[in-house]
Amino acid sequence: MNWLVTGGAGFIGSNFVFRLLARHPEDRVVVLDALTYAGSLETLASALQDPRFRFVKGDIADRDTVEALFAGEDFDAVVNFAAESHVDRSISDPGLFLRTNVIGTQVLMDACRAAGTKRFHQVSTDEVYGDLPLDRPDLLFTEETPLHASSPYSASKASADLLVLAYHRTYGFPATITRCSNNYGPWHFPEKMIPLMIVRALADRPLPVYGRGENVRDWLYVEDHCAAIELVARKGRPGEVYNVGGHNERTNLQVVKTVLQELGKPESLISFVKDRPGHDMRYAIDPAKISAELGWTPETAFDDGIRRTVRWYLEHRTWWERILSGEYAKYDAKMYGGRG
Ligand code: NAD
Ligand code: TDX
Repeated sequence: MNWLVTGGAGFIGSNFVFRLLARHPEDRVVVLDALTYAGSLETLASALQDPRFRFVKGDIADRDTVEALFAGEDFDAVVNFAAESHVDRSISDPGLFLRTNVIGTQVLMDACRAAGTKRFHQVSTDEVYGDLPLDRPDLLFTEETPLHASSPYSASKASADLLVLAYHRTYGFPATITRCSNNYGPWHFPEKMIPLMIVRALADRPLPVYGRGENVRDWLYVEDHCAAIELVARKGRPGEVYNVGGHNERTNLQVVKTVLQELGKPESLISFVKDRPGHDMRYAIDPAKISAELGWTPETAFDDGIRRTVRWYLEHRTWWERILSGEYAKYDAKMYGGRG
């Protein structure tokens, strides 16, 4: 198969590229990525050595760039990871999120329609469902849960999902969607909670926990998410949404304490700071549909996954130290300067 993976220089996209190249010697992978602050060619260094891999720098919302790429390639499947992905950044700059996450998705789908591409897969998120209350552990997000986005980020992802489903209904466009819970693992940009806490704890800096740390996230190891995406992109039914998650709910405080334990650092590093505006309380996924229909189940238990993740950050200091010393330093100072 000839795959186009957009956003393949970011966290989940790069893990997906490595999976395809390692498991399918007959497949070819093209990455289209704008290399925003969140994407890096350093992440793709091993893939760049592979003759079955091609990297193209470009913006998914730029119609000329996307059309030129499609004119020279014949893709069997397009998997769209490219997005602005950080909730906190969407609160200060929503416009960029609409451009990339909504218009970018439309531009890609138009190119696929014109080329007759057989499969478009949209990588979406459980955040489109809004949040669940803490006192109703029996409630989980199913594919039928109404969309109820809270942040400009999740509203942009929900908008893209609606557009994908509308293209399927209106044009018979062969698209699938996965909505996954929070991922963690290698190559995760250190603005997101788990890697942020790891790299700060290593430097004995305060760990900024929003509010009281009671918010619950449903964590899934990134490789399990990539396995689900590949399965749905190859075998999922067009027009269908599949929720992806591993029944692994933890409060933020529990996760931060686990990270500190793994690193042998004291809990006195924890610093409770001002809450995120509109902060979603709890996410929890019901993955019954993808399990029953496609046989997907997660393989990595949280304790094992977090241990592997912490080890990965210890062994890849150059990767994240370069990020911390670059453009990201300004964001970190602005975001956390007065908060911990
Ligand atoms: P990321 O921020 O690490 O990576 C995003 C990548 O997209 C980067 O390489 C960036 O350079 C690229 N990009 C951004 N704007 C672009 C544009 N206009 N054109 C081309 N490339 C562009 O994000 P991630 O965490 O890997 O998330 C990937 C996808 O998965 C996103 O769509 C996100 O909504 C979704 N998702 C993420 C999680 C999670 O926990 N991280 C969970 C569920 C779903
Ligand atoms: O400094 C922090 N302190 C803190 O307490 C940060 C960055 C986060 N948090 C909290 C907020 C959330 O409750 O930790 C939790 C996780 O935060 P993020 O890592 O920012 O993730 P979240 O907002 O849950 O969104 C993530 O999961 C769904 C991804 O970033 C999205 O791209 C994905 O769609």
